[in-house]
Amino acid sequence: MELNDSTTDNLILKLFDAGAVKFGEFTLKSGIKSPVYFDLRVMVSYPEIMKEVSEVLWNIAEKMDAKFDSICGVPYTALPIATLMSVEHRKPMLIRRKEAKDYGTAKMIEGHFEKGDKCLVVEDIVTSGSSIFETSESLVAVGLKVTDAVVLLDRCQGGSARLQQHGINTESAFTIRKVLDVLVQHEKIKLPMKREVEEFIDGNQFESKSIFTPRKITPEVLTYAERAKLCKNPVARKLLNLIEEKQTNLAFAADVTDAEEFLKLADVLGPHICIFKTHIDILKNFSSDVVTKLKALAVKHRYLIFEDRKFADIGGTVKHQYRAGVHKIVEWADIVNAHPVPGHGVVEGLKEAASGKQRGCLLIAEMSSKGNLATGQYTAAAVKMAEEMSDFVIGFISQSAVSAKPYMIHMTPGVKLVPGSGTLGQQYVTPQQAIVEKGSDIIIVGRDIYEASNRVGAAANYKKVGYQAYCARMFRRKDKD
Ligand code: S5P
Repeated sequence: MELNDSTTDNLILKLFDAGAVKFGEFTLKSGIKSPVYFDLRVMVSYPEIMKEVSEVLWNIAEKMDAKFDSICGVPYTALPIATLMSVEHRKPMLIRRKEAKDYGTAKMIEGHFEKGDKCLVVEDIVTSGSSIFETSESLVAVGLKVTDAVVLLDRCQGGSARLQQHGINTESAFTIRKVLDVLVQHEKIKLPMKREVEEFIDGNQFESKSIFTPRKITPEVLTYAERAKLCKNPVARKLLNLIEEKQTNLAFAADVTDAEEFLKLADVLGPHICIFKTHIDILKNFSSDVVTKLKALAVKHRYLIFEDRKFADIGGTVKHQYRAGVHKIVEWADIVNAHPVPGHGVVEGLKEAASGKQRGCLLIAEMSSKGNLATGQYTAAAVKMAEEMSDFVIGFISQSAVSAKPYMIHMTPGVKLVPGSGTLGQQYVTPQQAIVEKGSDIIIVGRDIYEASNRVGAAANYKKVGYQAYCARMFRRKDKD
């Protein structure tokens, strides 16, 4: 939706003269080298330009016939623009925090609104669409509706189309192609430069089918230790801290049936793991002595014990299953897990049984096995349930980062160095796929370690590869320039 030509041309020239458009060789945040760079932040030094931009964007919103109750600028560049639009047209504004200091309690959205209100998102540039999407996600998370966004400049790299797929109609004042035309016409740049930028745009398109994951909002850029500070549950805190201290995000799945072998593994693998995951009911020679020894080894090597019991009954039953019977799981396992299928009661029952102890629970939001039913709405419902009970639920068994809350820990089973299928429907991804691509936090590895000829060597390698994947994720830049 371009404005009339002389207004647009003038504005482009003013922005160019203000140094908001630069040509040369620039490394974008994504690491990609670009022949052009827009720095619209300089606008704050030119009140007339700011005023004009805010008017232009307001007019676009009117032309779009976008009905909205409030305006929210994507932090930071668009904040003053949204402010001017708000003040000039008496439309309330909302502020989305960029960094919430304490995600447990802090509000991500400041300002008054009613659930169901529509909010217009304002942004300076759309490249991949991820910034507008992130802001929209935060607004939607508190009950607002976002269907429209206005931006000054569209870099023509596919961002608007991606946003459209997520139900956000994005209109811009002008495109990068228009900027090039105007600058050539006014002899600010030469034709070869225009061609170079056009080639860059054509060669750097964001795939329209790619899915934004909400996870990009925060945990990806927070360390395990930083996230530990945001946890209400002491087990989650302890786990995130020890991962960082021991530099391992490896959970070992101790799926062996002999107690002696089980304890030997708990000792020799200890230095390499953050979690020793058990299926205590598969031990053919279980005795309470086994768990006493296991607890001592967990203290010696500083890891947590996770009994992978997958509770899935009504609250009253799981309470007994957790604390009674032969295994008395609540006495020794720091972490247990549950299927959300029975509803909140399953978590409430477990929580009651754990009362007075430092314990945490994971919900099974996704599974690794072929044809499993934990997908789509079921996964979304698991996330909602977990977030509502986050004093006791510390995270998920999942194949990806299903929650954007940084205090939620994601553990992924079905991990091998070589991806593919295992026996009886098990499916495998690599540590890199789990941690970097899917945004998970902990890899769970079983047979690739206990079936290895050198089990300690295999665990040490998974420790290294898993932690390197986390480091790679930390240093990966977001794709907005
Ligand atoms: O979806 C799941 C959930 C779990 S907890 N898929 C899984 O494989 N698991 C568990 O992870 C499974 O019970 C086993 O203990 C471990 C995977 O073992 P591996 O030998 O295939 O690495």
